Amino acid sequence: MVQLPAQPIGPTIFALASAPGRAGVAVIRVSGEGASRVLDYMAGPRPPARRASGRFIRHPESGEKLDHGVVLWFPGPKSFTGEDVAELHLHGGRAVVQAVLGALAIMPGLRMAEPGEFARRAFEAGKLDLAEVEGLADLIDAETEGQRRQALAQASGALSDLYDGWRASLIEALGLIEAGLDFADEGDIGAKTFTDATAVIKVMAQAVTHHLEDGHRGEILRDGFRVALTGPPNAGKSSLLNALARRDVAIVSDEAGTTRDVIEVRLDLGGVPVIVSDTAGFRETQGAVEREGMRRSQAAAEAADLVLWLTDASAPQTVLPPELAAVADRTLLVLNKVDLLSDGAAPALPDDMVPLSVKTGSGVDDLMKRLAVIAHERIGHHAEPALTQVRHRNLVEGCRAALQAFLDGSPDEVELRAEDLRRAADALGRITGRVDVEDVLDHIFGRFCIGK
Ligand SMILES: Nc1nc2c(ncn2[C@@H]2O[C@H](COP(=O)(O)OP(=O)(O)O)[C@@H](O)[C@H]2O)c(=O)[nH]1
Ligand SMILES: [Mg+2]
Repeated sequence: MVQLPAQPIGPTIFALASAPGRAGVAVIRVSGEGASRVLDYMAGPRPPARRASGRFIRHPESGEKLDHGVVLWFPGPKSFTGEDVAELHLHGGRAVVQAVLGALAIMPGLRMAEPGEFARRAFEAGKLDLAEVEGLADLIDAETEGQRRQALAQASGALSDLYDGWRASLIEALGLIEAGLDFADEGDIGAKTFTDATAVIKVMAQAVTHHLEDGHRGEILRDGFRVALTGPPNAGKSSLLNALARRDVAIVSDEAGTTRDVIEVRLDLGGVPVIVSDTAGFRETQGAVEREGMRRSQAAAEAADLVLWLTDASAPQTVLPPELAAVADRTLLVLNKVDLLSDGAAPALPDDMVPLSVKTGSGVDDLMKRLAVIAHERIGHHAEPALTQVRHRNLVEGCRAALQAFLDGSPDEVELRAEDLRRAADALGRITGRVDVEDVLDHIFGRFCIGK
């Protein structure tokens, strides 16, 4: 039996960093002062820094071999969390992982990590700012190419650089104004510095407005481009959803009013996540449940970035019901069941209507392409990083409002104008976490899984 060190050590956390379950390789991460002891007692001799080394992983007390794996040693501060970090790369069997986690738990001063605790330590050590942490969480959640690119850019500091740049200019302008205050007796100098600061703020206010008026492209890419399938009952909405999903997700029936709940499928259209929702058909009805279904359809259409109005070619209804009046400008008309039309019998229809037959499959690919084009147009391809979430949008709005207050306010009340600039800088600082953000931390880090 090995005698484990008795002296207390700083709080050290450990967790499985790879996905739980059977796998080729599993990675356990340890962060904190106790990481070196883990290597010394369980995988000694401690390997050179940042060099993968093969070792037996042993029980710290009995010395029993638990696995043979690869271990890594990242002495702080050059590590993900800024603390001493050890990584144990094991065979990814459940019993192996359990045995090693169990052994770590008996090491003094070690405990299982909470969700997001590694990332939180990285944030607290100044390794990542808050926008980068959020980018990292998005990168882990990314399901399409577009999402991956956007999240990687954010995790690498693209948004932070933008906001920090603005914040630095604000602080500079604030400095100018405050310097002007000191020369209050010499009126000319004060007025000159105020004019200089105003010029800077004007340009920045324009850039901030441009950033906000981006058509929500970053948020749509992060959360998915929403498409609502609407139309009269029996037009084939549920059939089309199944065709798009390439599996049976919705009940198809020739009994009108079958679909009541909103059913969603996620598609990857050229790197853009597209969420298509099937809804209840619009028609006159007495049924309370069906009316509720139609209310949900209307809500889904209003929340959608694009609405498809699907109608049956043998009895086309090309006039939208009043419930959809508000979304008419983002509605695409789709004519289904063209297989039922005999040659030459096509009714006169709007030019931009997309014809298809879910039954024969003709036109379905064209519709997919059309959706991809529309979604890509909305998101576009831009060099500048985009806002990706409401938290950022609200703070950037707050910054803009403060800049506007500065520009609208009286230049004679210099202290108040300085306060406007301070508020604008604070709003930006809260995005990256440079300014106190204690209130949002639990929420942001709680999004991670354990081990990140
Ligand atoms: N002939 C023909 N029938 C279709 C087509 N698409 C759907 N249907 C049929 O139309 C009926 C209603 O379909 P469903 O998807 O439940 O319509 P929903 O009420 O709009 O969801 C079902 O019997 C489907 O098999 C099509 O392209 N051609
Ligand atoms: Mg249906």
